[in-house]
Amino acid sequence: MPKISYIRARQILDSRGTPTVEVDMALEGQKLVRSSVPSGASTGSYEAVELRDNTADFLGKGVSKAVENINKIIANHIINSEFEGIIDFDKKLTNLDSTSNKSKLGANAILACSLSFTKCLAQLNNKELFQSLYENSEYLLPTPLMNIINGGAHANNGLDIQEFMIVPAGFGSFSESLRAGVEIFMNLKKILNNKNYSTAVGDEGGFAPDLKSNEEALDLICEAIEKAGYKIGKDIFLALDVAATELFSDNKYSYNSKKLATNELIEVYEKLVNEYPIISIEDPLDEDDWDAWSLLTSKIGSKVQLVGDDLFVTNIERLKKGIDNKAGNSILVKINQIGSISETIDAINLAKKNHFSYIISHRSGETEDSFIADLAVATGSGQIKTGSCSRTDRTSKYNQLLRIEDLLGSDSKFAGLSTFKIKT
Ligand code: 2PG
Ligand code: MG
Repeated sequence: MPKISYIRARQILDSRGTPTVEVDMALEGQKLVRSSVPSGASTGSYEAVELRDNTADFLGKGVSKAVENINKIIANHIINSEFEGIIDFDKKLTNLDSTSNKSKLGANAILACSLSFTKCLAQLNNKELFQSLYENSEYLLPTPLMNIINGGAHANNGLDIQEFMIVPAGFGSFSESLRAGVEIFMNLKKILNNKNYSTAVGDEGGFAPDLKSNEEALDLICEAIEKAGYKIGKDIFLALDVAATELFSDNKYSYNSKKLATNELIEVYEKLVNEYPIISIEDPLDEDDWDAWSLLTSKIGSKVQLVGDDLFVTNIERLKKGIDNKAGNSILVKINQIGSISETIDAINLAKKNHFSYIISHRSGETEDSFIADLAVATGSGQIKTGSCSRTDRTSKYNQLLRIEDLLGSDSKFAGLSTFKIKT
């Protein structure tokens, strides 16, 4: 394996204008690769540490310390070094950091290097990123979970639920599924316009109208699906990310301007699942409310995917706890929650082994790096959450999936509903 011959980190901007880390890297005799890291708004308390400067610049959000950690510390330890592969490389960085949550060097610093190293490996092996990332006999184009109405921490409207997603699963290919999603998005725009609602978009490119209730958002989406000529519950399903940790205080959850006890919120979910074709609910409950998660899973876990995002934070210790306690049946996989590619893959493998589904996910703050599209295909996740179909930070991932579909040609397989562990 050639040595690492070049590394250079710099501060760039993410889709919210917030600084983030970018890393250029090269192996001896190879071309330069480039990667950048995403950043969340509704972050879980147990995520690896995103190192921020906390100085006056950028309202405290600068990442010059993380950049310096790469250029001054990490570079010294990896330049002219040889690594067997990504596991070896990531171990070197995590050992150098020496903390359990990457707080010394920063998960943003470590992840940027880890991403670039995986790209170097793909180039060295003369493979596409998705082909070199993960050993898999079958590449699967994922079903998109498209967040077409944004609420919660991603918009300044009154909607409690953070993401109202459509799941165009009833199609033969990724491109047809994406087209249906786009047509529904376009129809939703017309409907909102006709009702004099705002069609400005939130952080993930979905509309952010100030609606009266969470149910109104679902009704408008159903109207848009029908108007686009698709069948609800056959072509198109629905998914939610409640991001309930954000709604939880004093043992109550805010929902439609009311304060609900846990059992009352669980009743709301039972009702919603009966009334709408909802096949996936992410973070329905607080990140520490393990017992409530287990209760909800026992009640509706056979008909709906219950996804731990803030609950599991792509961390195998937390995922193990969820598996043991039957809390949820699915994990949201975010590369920057754990801060390295090999640990992300460990979480995916643990989920796979225990028949949990896994959804490869973006963050609300993104860059033009489309790494997660390749990760979704490589790992056969069958599901990707990467926002709505507007704004380049979101469409860059969909566009990469279109390229992969084109490259695979007749060998490309589309996931549809196959990886949702639910009875429909
Ligand atoms: C989420 C994400 C991505 P954020 O909660 O799932 O949609 O949002 O990146 O703000 O945590
Ligand atoms: Mg979430």
